[in-house]
Amino acid sequence: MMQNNEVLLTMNSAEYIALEEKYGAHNYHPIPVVLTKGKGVYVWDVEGKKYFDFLSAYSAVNQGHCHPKIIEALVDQAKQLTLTSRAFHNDVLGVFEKYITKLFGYDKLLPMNTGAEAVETAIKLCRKWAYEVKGIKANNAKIVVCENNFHGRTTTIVSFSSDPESYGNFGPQTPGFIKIPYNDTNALKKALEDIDVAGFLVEPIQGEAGVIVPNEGYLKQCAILCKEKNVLFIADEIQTGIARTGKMLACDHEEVKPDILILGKALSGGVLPLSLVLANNEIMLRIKPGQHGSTYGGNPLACKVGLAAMQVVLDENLCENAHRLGLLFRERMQHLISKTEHIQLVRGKGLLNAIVVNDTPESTTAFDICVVLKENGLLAKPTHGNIIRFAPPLVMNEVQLMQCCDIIEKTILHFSK
Ligand code: IF1
Repeated sequence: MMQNNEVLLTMNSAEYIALEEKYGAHNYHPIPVVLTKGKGVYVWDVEGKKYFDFLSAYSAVNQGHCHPKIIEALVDQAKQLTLTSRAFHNDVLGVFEKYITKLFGYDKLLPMNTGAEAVETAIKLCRKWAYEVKGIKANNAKIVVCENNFHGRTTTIVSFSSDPESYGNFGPQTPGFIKIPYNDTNALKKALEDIDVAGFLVEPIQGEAGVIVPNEGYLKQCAILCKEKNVLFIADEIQTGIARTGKMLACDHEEVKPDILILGKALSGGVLPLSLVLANNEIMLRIKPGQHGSTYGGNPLACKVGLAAMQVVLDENLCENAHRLGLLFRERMQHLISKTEHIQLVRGKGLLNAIVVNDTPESTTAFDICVVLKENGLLAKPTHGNIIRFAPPLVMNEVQLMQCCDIIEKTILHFSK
């Protein structure tokens, strides 16, 4: 038996990075920092340097790192019962289901683990409904999606990606999806003329595409068009949900209630994988025993963590905080834009924001800036060569945000290619 002696020794960042390089698949290109500890809005590297986290694990850590109430729930439940599988009932799942369905106003939920699994679940629900309720001919159902979407990494989901990095050489592609431009209600209207369309799957703000905020009224108009054609409006709020944009859901900004709502990431405050799909009975009850599921889906540990994580969002008024700090952040960035040639624009909602650097999407400028930001004590990640996403934990306070804006300002003003 091999011993994990290495984990007992302390290594430096370069050595940890070398281990990943040698023994791990090369499916990421991380900022060269090795983290060992997190608390609230801060993370620390193995050399003891402290950083502001401006990614929040892609918006999974909205409640801040290692939130004491969430960790307490985790530890308590971990000592009690972690997994039963759905072959048996457990005494947390039903409590969690009641709490979440009441909170979001749906009849039922279906729990999964990762975001991609929840998107797959929504696709299956939509198709089942299409054949059994809407009456679409067998195997003909289509789902409309948007260009430059990001919904996950499964073979079906990458089939309808427009990013060659996502789908390239992973074919054959799963049929049954129609791609239309984002933020284009006319394109949706036209696509909905096809009587085989069963659903419209959309991100209320496109994250990976570079925090693309659609025109005001877009979501509302899409929901109306879908309703007219008896097509399910399916919102992927995995990244935009749970207070990130200044409301519990990004759809709440336009008072839109999706027919199918997909949540993940911050649902567990970054503690373990927990995702789910919400819908009313007419849709949810189409799936019968044996037709869908997951070994870990609905496990009591994740449900207990989810309950605590959502309670923190409510107790600490994270929606209001994200809204207020978001306004301040964009104001500061707007001011920065007036002082530098490097930044074209800032956009976003709540604390989901991005700046566009004055360079081509093929450049490495955004990555290079992120490396300097790291040196200056702030961790952010580019999305495309010229866009930097800024999404700190929502438990940040105003003083901390101003410190962060100072770091960003200093970095950009001193940055030279
Ligand atoms: C990676 C982006 C963020 C998502 C939406 C579903 C999923 C995601 C709207 C799948 C996941 C993550 C995954 C992460 C990169 C990241 C991301 F840059 F790609 F766009 F957050 F901004 N729907 N997004 O954003 O959820 O299965 O990963 O739990 O490394 O692939 P998952």
